[in-house]
Amino acid sequence: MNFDLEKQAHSRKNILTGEWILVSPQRNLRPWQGKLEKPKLTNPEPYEPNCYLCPNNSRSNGQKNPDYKDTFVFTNDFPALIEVDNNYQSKIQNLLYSRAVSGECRVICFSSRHDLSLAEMDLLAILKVVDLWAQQAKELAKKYNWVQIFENKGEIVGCSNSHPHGQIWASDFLPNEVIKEELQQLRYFKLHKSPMLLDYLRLEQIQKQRIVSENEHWIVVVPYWAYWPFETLVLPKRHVLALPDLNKNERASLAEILKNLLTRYDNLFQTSFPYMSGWHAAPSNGKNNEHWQLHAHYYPPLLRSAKLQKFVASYEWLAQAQRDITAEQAAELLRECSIIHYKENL
Ligand code: H2U
Ligand code: ZN
Repeated sequence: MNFDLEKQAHSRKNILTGEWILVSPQRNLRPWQGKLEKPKLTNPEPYEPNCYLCPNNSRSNGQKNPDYKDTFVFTNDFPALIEVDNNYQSKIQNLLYSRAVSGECRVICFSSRHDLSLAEMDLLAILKVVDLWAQQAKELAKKYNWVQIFENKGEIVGCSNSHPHGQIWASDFLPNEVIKEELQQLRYFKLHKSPMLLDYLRLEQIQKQRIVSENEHWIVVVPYWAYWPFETLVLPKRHVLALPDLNKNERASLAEILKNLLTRYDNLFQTSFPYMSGWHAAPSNGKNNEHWQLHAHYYPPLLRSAKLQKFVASYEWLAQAQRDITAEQAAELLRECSIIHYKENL
């Protein structure tokens, strides 16, 4: 019997990780319960004397930031990874495995303005962030197998400072999530002689139900296997391995699609939308990585309002990831959001 994906419990496979997710739309047959809290009217200043990321301010180690105008990158003063040259010394004692790791951590300020987020920055300013991501990826790829560019936005995902910023952690090892994507994409490429995410993109263009936004060079979808309620995947329409490979037009249109997506996010619950996000590109391990396709993941924790967040529940840690609203429903809600930022009408 054919089951109805909009009404019945089912599982979907994340083709990037190979893992299954339980989808329970029957828990959600009640109409959309989204609730708009009154937008929080905080009025942050463009310059904050106590912020360690604002221009000319001192960081905790006493170093002074330059009088930067657009973006600024510096080595994280509390790095999680440190550069060492004893690569891959491993130690196995019975069941206890460990190995030495080497890496570098950097912080990227997206803007000198303390009061803006990427969604509120203009396209030229966002383009400067895109260019910096590409430049940093290129530089660190010469030295490390993996360059993880990411952003934690909002207090509920542990971001310590509202000054718009992201981070880069580069490492000599491929992290777990990357190994899963590597294996899945490689397996598909060997079988079909085509990059998996490009074939997936074509499918989304035909089905259309999960597209949030698209422009000449980019597409944003709520992936079929999304876990977070409003998770999205940002994909270039052409086969691209890494950020430095993007041409000028593709970078400008990336800035445009990011502003579009992040404005929709902010408008959904009229709040500065929190998320975890980052880029996945082909590893810089010197291998033939034609099976890879560059993409960005956005993982926002909010569920139904600016205050209601999804918690990772016991069943999920013990058994399997689970969601209620379907990816198609989430995509529709994001599609309905305006691309004019709500703060412009306050
Ligand atoms: P998050 O808020 O996204 O965690 O990033 C802040 C980073 O900035 C964090 O990794 C670093 C922290 O280590 N940092 C500095 O490098 N110097 C400072 O003076 C404060 C924070
Ligand atoms: Zn600041």
